[in-house]
Amino acid sequence: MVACPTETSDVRHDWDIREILNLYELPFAELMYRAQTVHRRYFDPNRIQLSSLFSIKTGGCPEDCAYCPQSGRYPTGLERGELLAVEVVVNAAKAAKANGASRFCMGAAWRAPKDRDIDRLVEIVAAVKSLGLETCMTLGMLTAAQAMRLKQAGLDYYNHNLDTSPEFYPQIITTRTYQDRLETLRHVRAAGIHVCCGGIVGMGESRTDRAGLLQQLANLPRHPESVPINLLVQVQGTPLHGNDPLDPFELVRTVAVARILMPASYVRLSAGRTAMNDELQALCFLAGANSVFYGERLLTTPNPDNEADHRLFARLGLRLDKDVG
Ligand code: SAM
Ligand code: DTB
Ligand code: SF4
Repeated sequence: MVACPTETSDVRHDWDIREILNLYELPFAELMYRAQTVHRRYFDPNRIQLSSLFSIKTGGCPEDCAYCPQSGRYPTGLERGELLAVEVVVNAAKAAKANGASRFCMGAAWRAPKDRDIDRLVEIVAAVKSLGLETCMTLGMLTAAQAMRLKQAGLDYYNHNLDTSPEFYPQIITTRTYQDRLETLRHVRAAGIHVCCGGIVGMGESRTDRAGLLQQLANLPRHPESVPINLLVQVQGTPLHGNDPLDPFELVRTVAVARILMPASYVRLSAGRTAMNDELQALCFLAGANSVFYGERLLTTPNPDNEADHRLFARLGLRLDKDVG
């Protein structure tokens, strides 16, 4: 794959699985040094970007994603909701902005939006954007035409994760294929929307699967602008509840390898931060994570409270990406 003319030689799209595993197998200090070196070439390491999440349509999803509390197939006790009214979403966006978020990410528990939902989604995007926030949506699979309509409404980012390696994927989701996901990513790119795409660690996958996920992301024709690395939030009632927890250093290594493979992308330390102490989060920032989901809720599960996050950022001397100077 030929790199874009504006990209430097750090930005590659031809990663071999062995090269990626070799990075994972480096001594910890060596891996961190390499990740930090790359991070500093592309970003100010003392800045962090904050995205807030909001569920605009909760629960009752027909898909069988084994990690997900919103699948209607598992007894998680979550009540099913309808797509929220524009004004309810706008009020949540205003609150997120007042708390310091720069991007508002709206999630829906759908396999895919219906065409009849798109009119309201278009209204929501336009209204949130007019508040001066970056807009992001994650709605499941999109057709090319749906992606174009959302772009025209002003959608800046679309989140659609590959979740894991192609090999491990069938153990996690059977109701849509890896190819379906790649096709949605193509539609999003073709519409000119920025791509937010990453995955989940701690689902019982092997290191080779983690490397395989990063290989898929890094070898896309263009790297996703944002790469969320989620640590599985274990929710009672889901098939993955009760899995052995991941070695925390393996999470840090995954962040570091993502940083090296996709040097110009934002790497987001995503779900799972309530299970991490400040020291582990700091290691992830040292490894090249430069974004988090911010706000007291992810979609349906808790996230650290705003005060705790601001205390952590202050202790680490991290400043917000949107504040100039
Ligand atoms: N329904 C849409 C879809 O799946 O594309 C959008 C929302 S879905 C909740 C977005 C992403 O959240 C999933 O792809 C998955 O990576 C992540 N996610 C869901 N439940 C999670 C959990 N329990 N722990 C970590 N990440 C999770
Ligand atoms: C992503 O990669 N992680 C976010 C967002 N994209 C949509 C979702 C995490 C969800 C965690 C479980 C929940 O709160 O329902
Ligand atoms: Fe549905 Fe998305 Fe959850 Fe899968 S991850 S069950 S598609 S809400």
